[in-house]
Amino acid sequence: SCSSIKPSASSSLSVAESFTKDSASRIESLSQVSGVLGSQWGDEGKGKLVDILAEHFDIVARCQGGANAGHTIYNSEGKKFALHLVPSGILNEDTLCVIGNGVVVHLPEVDGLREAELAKSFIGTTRRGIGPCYSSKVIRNGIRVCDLRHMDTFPQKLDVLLSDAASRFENFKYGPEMLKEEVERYKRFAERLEPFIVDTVHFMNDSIAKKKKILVEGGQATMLDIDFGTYPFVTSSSPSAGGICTGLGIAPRVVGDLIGVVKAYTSRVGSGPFPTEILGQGGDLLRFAGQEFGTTTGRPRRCGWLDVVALKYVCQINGFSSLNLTKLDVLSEFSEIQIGVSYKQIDGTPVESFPGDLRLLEQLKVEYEVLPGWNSDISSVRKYEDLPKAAQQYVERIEKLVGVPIHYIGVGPGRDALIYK
Ligand code: 2SA
Ligand code: GDP
Ligand code: MG
Repeated sequence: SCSSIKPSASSSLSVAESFTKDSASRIESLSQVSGVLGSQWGDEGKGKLVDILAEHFDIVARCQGGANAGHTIYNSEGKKFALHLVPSGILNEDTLCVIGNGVVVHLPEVDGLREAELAKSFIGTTRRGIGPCYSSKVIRNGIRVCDLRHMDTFPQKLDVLLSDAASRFENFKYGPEMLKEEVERYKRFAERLEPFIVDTVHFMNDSIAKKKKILVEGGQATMLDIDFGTYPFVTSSSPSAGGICTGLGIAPRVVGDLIGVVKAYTSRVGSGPFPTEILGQGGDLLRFAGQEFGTTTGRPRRCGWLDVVALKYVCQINGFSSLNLTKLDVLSEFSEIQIGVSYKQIDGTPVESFPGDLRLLEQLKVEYEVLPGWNSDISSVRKYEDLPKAAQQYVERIEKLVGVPIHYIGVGPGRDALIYK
């Protein structure tokens, strides 16, 4: 039963013995229900970690977002897969993939029309219909997957939704012919999807009772969270810890370890504040070295240094038990590496923590610490002690500043390019 599940206490640097565990026991000791969440503005490399961990879990579940997510993973033969709606556990034959109630699927058209309407203050969405679909959910005219089973009432529900869009957007062309065509299209979807439709809330809770191991895969990241992100330049879901419970119908006390995935620098795609952004050539260097282009849209990602003020805020919200530092190899190109360690207002007043007030955020000044680079290729290193001293110093400085242990370090996109610390 649920009551027999004991979430592991949220660890911190004081859990000294966890630093000495080898890779197998590190993964084996993850809680029955664990999560992998983005700790910046997305694209930290969550998909890769989920793919690696999947073989140790019975189920990999998505709880929020939709086809806006883009998770790039490589199988053991080095073949590349870009996943959007399907969880990154899919390459592992024995792992069952679940798309939970918190996930949305939507027709893209309305998203583009709304972005056009916002003109200069556009959000830079992925145009995968995420905002419009969550809006329908909240305004309560959304269509649920189970409605595909009731083709007698489905056309009327779709009509309400499409008429609403037509009344809202002049360029949304809609009439009886379109409804007929759409209904036919959805009938075909319904037939194909039928074998895969289950009530995921019961399925997840039954699986927990049967002691199945469950890994929850976050999409996007806390800085894009509808509540905690840089609103309104956010996505429309909760990519932070709370989204696991609302998006899968499982109780908070069954959720154990949460791994925060942190890129060794920062990227952001879309509009909105980005305090440590590097404009110009420095940013280009990171973008090309890290191949920072959207997995879903191909858009170039904005790049900058690691922002510890933002990261501490994200760790506080999620209570991460450990971190996966990714793309450390990308920083090999730099002779000096900077870390944003504190914020100040223009008049010099310190800003103690990450501000929720966007006006303040847009105007602040970041103070940096400068660390030496390691000037060597680390992509074939597999043991922490084999990393150059300057790379170890960078990793340990982040742990110290943030107060959460780094248990996994990515040194390349492939499955094997992971150091267990
Ligand atoms: P949306 O489409 O309504 O969720 O967009 C709102 C904001 O959320 C950002 N967002 C993302 N940021 C990073 N990565 C995402 N997935 C793709 C990827 C993005 C891509 O893996 O690269 O291919 O462009 C993702 N999804 C949403 C988005 O940029 C807006 O700032
Ligand atoms: P996600 O949305 O968090 O799953 O991340 P994406 O897949 O959108 O973007 C991360 C990109 O970095 C992908 O192309 C990965 O293959 C790649 N990647 C992941 N980890 C590493 C790493 O440690 N080093 C390098 N060089 N690339 C990585
Ligand atoms: Mg991505």
